[in-house]
Amino acid sequence: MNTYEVNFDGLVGPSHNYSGLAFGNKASKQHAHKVSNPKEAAKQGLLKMKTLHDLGIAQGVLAPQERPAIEVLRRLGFAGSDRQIITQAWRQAPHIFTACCSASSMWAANAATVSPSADSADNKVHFTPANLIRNFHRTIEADTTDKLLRRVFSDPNHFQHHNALPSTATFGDEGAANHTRLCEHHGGAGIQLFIYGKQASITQLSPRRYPARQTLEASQAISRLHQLDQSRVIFAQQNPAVIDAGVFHNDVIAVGNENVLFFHQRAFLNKSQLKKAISKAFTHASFHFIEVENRQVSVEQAVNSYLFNSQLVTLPKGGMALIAPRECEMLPTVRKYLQRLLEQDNPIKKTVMIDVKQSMCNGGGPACLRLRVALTEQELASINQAVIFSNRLFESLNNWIDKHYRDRLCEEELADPRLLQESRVALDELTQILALGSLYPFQQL
Ligand code: SUG
Repeated sequence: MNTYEVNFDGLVGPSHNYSGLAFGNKASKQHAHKVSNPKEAAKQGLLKMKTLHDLGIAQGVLAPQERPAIEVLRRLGFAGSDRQIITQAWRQAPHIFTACCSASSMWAANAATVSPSADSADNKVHFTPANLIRNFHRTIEADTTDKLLRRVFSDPNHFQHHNALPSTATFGDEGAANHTRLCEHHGGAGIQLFIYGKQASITQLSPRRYPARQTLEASQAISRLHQLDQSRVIFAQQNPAVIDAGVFHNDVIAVGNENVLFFHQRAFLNKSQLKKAISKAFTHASFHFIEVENRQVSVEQAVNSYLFNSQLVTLPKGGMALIAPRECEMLPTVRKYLQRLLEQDNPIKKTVMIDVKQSMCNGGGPACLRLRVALTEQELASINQAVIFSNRLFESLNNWIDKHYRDRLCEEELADPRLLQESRVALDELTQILALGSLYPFQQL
């Protein structure tokens, strides 16, 4: 039976903005309070999906969340009509208010950790939504993400959904951005690589400047919940120094696919141990470590270009493509490195440059925007088919964006009650396009 690795991309929501909310994420700080263009952001994301679809790679769509998150503001004591809540929150607690407006659910790599059925003892695909406890604007995503995933992957014969881990620092979990699956081919059993930022129970080896968002304790809990064979699971720590250099998720410094791990020399705390563990697990097949040395591309250049936040995908006719942010082409060192990479003997046969600038300005490259789910043909057939990308869906989402999205949004405009109204009309229509039923709190009123 065929197995597909499907990339589910988060659609950028109508409130996409730059509020400087993510400490340790340099792009977010650098672009704080700039004017955003939600329409362009959503179209760039949609075009990325189409590019992958045109390459013959299975693609799905995840709906954005309702923002401003009125329900959350109510929980925080703002009361009255929706309009009154928005005005009060913006006046009294602008930082809380802007956090409740973030379109951050677009970064689907942080939505959940997913293990395919080939790796789990019960032969089901397992999902654990990320609690994202490090940032208030992100932790409020978890409930709706959980609901959305259960709606899309609804067949209990194939899919097992877990609750997000307890919302406490011990179990800080940022989802698939810190998780990579290595395998001979997507249908076979794989090795799951969990990369954590720190062990919550010890203080040594933690970054000093910026927070480590993923804990070992969280990664271990997920590996148990997903019923993984512990002899095929590897835990490895991120190098604290790179977190302090702006690598807030491991997918900013490493990406893996099948028998390839493409990573920066300084990505991991104990690189040789990790390489040994992977080589040991891959005794029957060849494995390619594509290690980028610091003298080739520095950590700073990696963070600026988001080279490692590329999607590494297997092409239907064989070989792999690196779907890289356009910024890689603009930085001469990185451009040259990529030219050389293609001349070497490894599975990467082509690079495709993608413009996701609107998302990049908040620290989200091509790989951040997608959640990988390996599905057998049967599992794929059992999911909500309306979320599967097609040229027809591209057309209707493109029209939907044109109809509902603004092409300019500054911070004060987040408090415009018309934005909430416009977003609700847009999301209501979207739940029909994607056959999601009543998903959002406003639809339950
Ligand atoms: O959590 N940025 C996101 C970017 C997430 C990128 N995802 C991966 N690397 N997988 C974050 O730091 C910025 C929002 C703002 O500042 O308005 C933000 O949340």
